[in-house]
Amino acid sequence: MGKLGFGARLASLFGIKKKLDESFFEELEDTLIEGDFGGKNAMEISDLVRDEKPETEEELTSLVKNAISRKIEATVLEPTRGELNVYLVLGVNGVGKTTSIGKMARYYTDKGYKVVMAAADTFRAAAIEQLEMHAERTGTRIVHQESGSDPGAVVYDAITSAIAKGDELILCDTAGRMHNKENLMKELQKINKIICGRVKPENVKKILVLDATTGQNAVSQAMLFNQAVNLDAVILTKYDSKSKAGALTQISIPVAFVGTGEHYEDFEVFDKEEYINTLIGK
Ligand SMILES: Nc1nc2c(ncn2[C@@H]2O[C@H](COP(=O)(O)OP(=O)(O)O)[C@@H](O)[C@H]2O)c(=O)[nH]1
Ligand SMILES: [Mg+2]
Repeated sequence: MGKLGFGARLASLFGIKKKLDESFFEELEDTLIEGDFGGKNAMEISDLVRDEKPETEEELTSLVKNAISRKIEATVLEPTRGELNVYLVLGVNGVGKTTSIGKMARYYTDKGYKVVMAAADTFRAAAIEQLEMHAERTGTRIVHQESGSDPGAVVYDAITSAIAKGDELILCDTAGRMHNKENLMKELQKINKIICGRVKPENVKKILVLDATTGQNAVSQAMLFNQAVNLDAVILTKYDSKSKAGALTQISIPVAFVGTGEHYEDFEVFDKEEYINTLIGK
């Protein structure tokens, strides 16, 4: 994409080429593809511009904005009060699952929910310690076992304990890595089954964490995890850095939160309008 971000490039595209000729559409498609909107979306948006024939930069921008808007959905994750809810947090290694659990613990505790964390990433010892640190800092109870133990057993324990203590929300950390992808997906399906056997299905949310800087990779991650467990929502992390967040338009899973930094307060309910404005650079 060179030095210009997507929005700036879109704007300059219209400034340079006032005529909507073939080279304009070629560059528009390139700009969209490099912004991680994907080939299909790029073609669709380009065709729309071709049909609508915008006459100013503003018209072009608003056409593209509306097209993007139709491809992204926002959702609000609100646990049912007085009942047990489980948020199963999924995603590949390093995307920000554990950090997002710390942030959600703070967010939902502030809203008055009784929250508990479940350390079901038992693959690495450090993962449990990291979650314990977030539990301590946010004043959240945590259920864990030794590293290497069965993540399903940790989740089972967490549910039993949450029921006993009257907790309303279990934030469940999971491993992003296993010996292979198939093992990981089987493991997650098993955990999901354990949860759904004991908690009202409508109170169980499977949340995928995606790193906004990974671009096209995020699309394949969403497909993989969605096939395994039927995702309910996405958390988009690292949106603070020069992200290539156009990939969201290729993922048909609603977005709940964005992470904008490493601190607990760097966490916001997803605002579609604001997201698109940032993307377009307006
Ligand atoms: N800048 C930024 N960094 C983040 C964000 N979320 C997580 N991180 C960082 O990303 C790294 C990996 O996060 P972690 O929660 O351990 O990922 P996990 O492997 O998915 O559990 C850590 O250094 C976090 O501080 C975010 O929204 N913005
Ligand atoms: Mg982790």
